[in-house]
Amino acid sequence: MSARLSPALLPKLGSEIGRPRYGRGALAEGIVHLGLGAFHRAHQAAYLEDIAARGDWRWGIVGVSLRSPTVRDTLAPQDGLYTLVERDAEGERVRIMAPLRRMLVAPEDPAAVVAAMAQASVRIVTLTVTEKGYCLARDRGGLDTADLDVSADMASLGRPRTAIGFLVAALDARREAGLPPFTAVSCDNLPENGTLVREAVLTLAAMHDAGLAEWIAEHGAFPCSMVDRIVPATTPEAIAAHAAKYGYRDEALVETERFSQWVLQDRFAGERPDFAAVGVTLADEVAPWEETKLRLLNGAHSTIAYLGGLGGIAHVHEFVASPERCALIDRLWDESAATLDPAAGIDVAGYREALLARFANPALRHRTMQIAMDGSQKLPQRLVAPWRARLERGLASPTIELAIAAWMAWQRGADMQDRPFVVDDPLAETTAMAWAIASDADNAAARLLALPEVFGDLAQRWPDAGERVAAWLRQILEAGSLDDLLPAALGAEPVR
Ligand code: CS2
Repeated sequence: MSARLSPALLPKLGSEIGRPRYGRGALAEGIVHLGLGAFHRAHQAAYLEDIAARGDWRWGIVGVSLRSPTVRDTLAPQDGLYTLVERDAEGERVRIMAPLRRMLVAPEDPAAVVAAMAQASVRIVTLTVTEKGYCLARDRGGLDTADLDVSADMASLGRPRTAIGFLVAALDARREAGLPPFTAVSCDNLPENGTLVREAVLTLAAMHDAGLAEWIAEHGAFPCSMVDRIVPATTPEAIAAHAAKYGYRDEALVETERFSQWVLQDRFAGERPDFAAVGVTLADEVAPWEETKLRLLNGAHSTIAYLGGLGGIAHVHEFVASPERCALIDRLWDESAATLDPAAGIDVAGYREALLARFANPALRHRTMQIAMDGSQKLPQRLVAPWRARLERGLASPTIELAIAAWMAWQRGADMQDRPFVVDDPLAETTAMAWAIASDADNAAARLLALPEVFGDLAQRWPDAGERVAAWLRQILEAGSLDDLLPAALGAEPVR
């Protein structure tokens, strides 16, 4: 049994392992981060580690878990230290990360979280709370006031429950204390993520205090950001393999690819680190980057997750190991890419090529099941938006429609071999009900397409679209394997 990672172990680690190049005690608490999952630790935290290594020690992180104590409980015995492994077919880089100064679990002590966010030293609050963590009513816009946690935060912010509730309570505390607001940066895969957070914060603030809402509107900042790094959930096998290879055990290990990208709108309420110096792209407009990433990378990811998952393919790199399946993804990209603004000047062909190589990275072992999670929250910006854009222009979208049908088939909770699985999605009960009462596949497709949270009014506006999706759904349900389906999927008239 090898020793567990801890500050005392640092000097004993092998020389191939990078370690912090600054005195950890010197790091001030400059950022509070909500959502302490693997993505944050592989992405923003890595940029801030580099900032500290450059000698700017103002940006230590207070990491907050909004729900479960698990991450805190694994990091605390390691004093917040964890290993980041960046790996692709060519090699790997292993380093110990130390930007986390403190870890908090919101439900245990919400006041401590608000107090941390209200410190004068904190200038930025970042968020990775996943799409559903913003509690937005995606079909109607704004906060989902039917959500129980949102209702609780609407009634009182004494013990906030939602990310938006914490932002408002802490901004209120800062205003009371005569401090400037922090800049809130959403780092989740939502289009115009900063705008969405700003609107939600202003709505909740106005319910409590119109003056607070005005103050936030005037002085606050909510830049949009596009974040990109593939970070699979860490498995017990990966922790064991790391211990065997490097001679120490890290329960908070994070493994990722070498690629990392962060495009950030340069709109801050106060001081910020020199992000550009560590590879962040500061831009006036992030929307074209967001749209390209959501529709190409994430759109393909969701397609691979549902089609692959239904076909018994466990990992993304296994899906793209077949030229036919890659050809299918290429068709999807032809359809989605045509909806992107060419004036944005992004090299879409190069981007697509790089994506395929990233998907093929055998070291990642990114599970289709992980990506399939929360599809009802992901589909709108990944697949429905380009589909709608094409429908509006009268363009056919056979591959996007196949992907939508695959999401529908997924909601049955059984794959092409009829092996059952659990549908992990906030809308799972509703979609299961749709299948339970549907008379047949066509009827199920119609019921699912009528869900406004996912599809808006698409079914009413384009009734034919429903028939085409239903036809794919029937084919998926009849197919015994993905290979059965591919000829039809690739045989559809190619579109540009
Ligand atoms: C994935 C993303 O799980 C998912 O839905 O599509 O987490 C994806 O890996 C990241 O957005 C990559 O930047």
